[in-house]
Amino acid sequence: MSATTVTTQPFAGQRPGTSGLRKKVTVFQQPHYLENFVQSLFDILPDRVGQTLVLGGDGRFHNRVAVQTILRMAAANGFGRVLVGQGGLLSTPAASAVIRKRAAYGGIILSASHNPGGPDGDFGIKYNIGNGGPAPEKITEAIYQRTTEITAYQTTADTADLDLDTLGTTTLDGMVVEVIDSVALYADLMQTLFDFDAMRAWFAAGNRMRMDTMCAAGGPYAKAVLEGLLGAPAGTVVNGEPLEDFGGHHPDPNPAHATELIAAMTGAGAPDFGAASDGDADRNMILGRDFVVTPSDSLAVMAAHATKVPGYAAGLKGIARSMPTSCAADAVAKALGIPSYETPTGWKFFGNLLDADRVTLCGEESYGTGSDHVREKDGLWAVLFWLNLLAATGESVESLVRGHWARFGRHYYSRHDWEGIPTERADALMAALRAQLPALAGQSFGALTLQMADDFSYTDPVDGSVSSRQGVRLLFEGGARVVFRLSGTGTEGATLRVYLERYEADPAQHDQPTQEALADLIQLADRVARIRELSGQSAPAVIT
Ligand code: G16
Repeated sequence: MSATTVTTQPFAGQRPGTSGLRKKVTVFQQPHYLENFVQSLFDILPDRVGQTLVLGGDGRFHNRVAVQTILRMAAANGFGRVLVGQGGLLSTPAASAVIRKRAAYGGIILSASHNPGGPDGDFGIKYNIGNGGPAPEKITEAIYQRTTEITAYQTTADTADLDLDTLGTTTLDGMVVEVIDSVALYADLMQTLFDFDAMRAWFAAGNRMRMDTMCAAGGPYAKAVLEGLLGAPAGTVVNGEPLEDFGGHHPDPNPAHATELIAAMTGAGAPDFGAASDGDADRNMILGRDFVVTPSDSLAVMAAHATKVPGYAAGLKGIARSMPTSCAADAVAKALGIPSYETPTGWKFFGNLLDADRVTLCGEESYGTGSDHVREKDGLWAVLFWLNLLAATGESVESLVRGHWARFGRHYYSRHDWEGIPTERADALMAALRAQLPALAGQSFGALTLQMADDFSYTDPVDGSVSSRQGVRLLFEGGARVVFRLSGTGTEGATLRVYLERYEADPAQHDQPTQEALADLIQLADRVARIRELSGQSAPAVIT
């Protein structure tokens, strides 16, 4: 062993956000910046010696450098083995699957998810615990506290890079480094959940699909499963080569950033099924021909039809959604007679419910859907779920969703993102909103009567932990809602997210353009929160 101690000083601002620590690449490139965070993590894991860690990332710029740094630090900190994805690549759901299958102690995932990459883009790091899921707040907070007092970190004296591209096992200062196939274990897991024969037959019958993996981590997984195991024609997966800068794209599958896919899914010659995944392949977007499915509806449709998919044929235990996600899934849970849970934004809040077997499916409005097969949201899994439904029912994406609305009613839904607001202005806007809450309840705004106004607080039903100030909610009679919160994943200024929802039971009213159906709520949100005035912006940058 030739560990060496390097003295360092704390960096301000290393508190993880909604999903790990995300900063500009240039911030992470500062000497000791990554090392401080990693050592702080290791310091709060006192029983780490001899343990197995999983390591990989979404392949963005700085991924390989960071993997080498972390390998040396893991060796110097006494880990017994690190399982690293080939080339340093592991999608977030695949990392979760590997942690679980190989019974690892935990894992480090290098990703800034849907944020842009490249030398001027973003980088990120997060820690997942032994259940395969994101570390809960008590751990991320402990890491942060440690970053504020750190004085030294451990690394190896030898700074030579390891070969990450050849599968197999080597040692580094007594620690075993196992370079694993990034895709194989995940692809095996998918085959235990879905009807691969039915999906193969769907492609063989001439149905066509376009899967856009946005030059990010999802490419190799989608190619192996769709074009490999399922026999989809070559070219079904587009933008399938992971690139360090995602080809200059913003790998965020939503109507603002997946414009190429939406254009390809428009018109008579379009494929039958369209989908996209994000930077680290945990998000998904679902489309039919001339038809875009909202993530909230996607979760609800999946839940309603789950028993048609082999892995869920026994039925669902419960459904969880993040608070700003529409209530469409609650209606399904009610019809199925199973519990539904409303958690704060952040996949980490689903972990306890999944571990306690209280829920089977989870979803978020931010294009995240997943199940108890891993402890992360899973982009390709969601796409295969839909594909399995198309194959099992013979229906189209649009007819499945319209049938759902006819049965359960339609939850019109949209999110407006006001990006790049100076942090002080955004904080002042939220403070002003919170200050108004006591006076708002019971007020009427045109046809809308406010039933309740609060700042969402969540008590975890499993461990009793409380997470407060999770978003301001305006709840109206009839089920309409407006929710305001600040994003916890951005790296520049603040992003105000305004979530808008209105329930419509009458099928004759299910064809309105979404922004028109929500127009009175959009106006009300601006009036109550004085968004234009206090943000200094004239319009939202992204509308989903
Ligand atoms: C992360 C979290 C999600 C959350 C999303 C947006 O996703 O895992 O639970 O919904 O961020 O969070 P915010 O509204 O705070 O920006 P990802 O895909 O970025 O890891």
